[in-house]
Amino acid sequence: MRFDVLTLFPEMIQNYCSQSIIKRAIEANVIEIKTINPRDYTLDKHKKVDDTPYGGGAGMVLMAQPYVDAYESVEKLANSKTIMLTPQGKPLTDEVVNELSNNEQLILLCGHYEGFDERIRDIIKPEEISIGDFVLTGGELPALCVIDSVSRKLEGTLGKIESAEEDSFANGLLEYPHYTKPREYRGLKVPEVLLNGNHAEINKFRYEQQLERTKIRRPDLFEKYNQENNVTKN
Ligand code: 21W
Repeated sequence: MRFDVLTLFPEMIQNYCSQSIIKRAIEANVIEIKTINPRDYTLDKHKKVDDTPYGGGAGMVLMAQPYVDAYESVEKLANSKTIMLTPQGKPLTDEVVNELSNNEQLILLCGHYEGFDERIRDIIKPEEISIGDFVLTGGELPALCVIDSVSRKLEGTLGKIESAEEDSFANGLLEYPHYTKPREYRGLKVPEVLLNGNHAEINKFRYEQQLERTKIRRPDLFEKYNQENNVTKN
């Protein structure tokens, strides 16, 4: 999959993607990440990318021309989707991530501090995605959330051990608690059941822990899980 990211701060994207699992996915040719800076498409000598809003008000607005020209410079592959990261977008969920992972190219449009001139939307007609109901300073972290969450769904990004199907959200429940050595730390013992090698019992313990945690921490997910698995409510 190819990611083309339009951003005024390409280093934010490049830096994150030069580490750990995403770095490995790039080296393995599972993904390719390109950044395009709208500032390189400005036509004036000051390389101006934003201006004050018509009608007045606080903040600056990203100008249409540098963004649209930068967008049109991107080579469009077959099976490509364009996404604008905005607080008004559709919330990013595991389901949305799965759908996005079926594309061959995602073109990601980031703003920073400010809003987009509405004509960028009128011309490009992107889908809009948000990562939640809180306010950030820009679309770069949300774009990285899309890159990261989509990349780990692709064949060849994760090893067998870190397989994506086993994750929390893949089955709709939160994770069970994990323990590693030592068997006792500051008086806190690893649950006995994990030490006896009885895998039927271990699986039962872990599943019960998942149910309990989800019920307490995320009643919304618990409700959905019970509905989808036809469990009668108690
Ligand atoms: C924050 C952009 C506030 C716009 C006129 C001029 C992308 C985000 C973002 C940001 C405003 C996402 C304005 C969750 C987020 C993002 C930056 C409001 C200000 N109006 N998901 N300037 N939260 N945030 N407009 O913040 O770009 S996805």
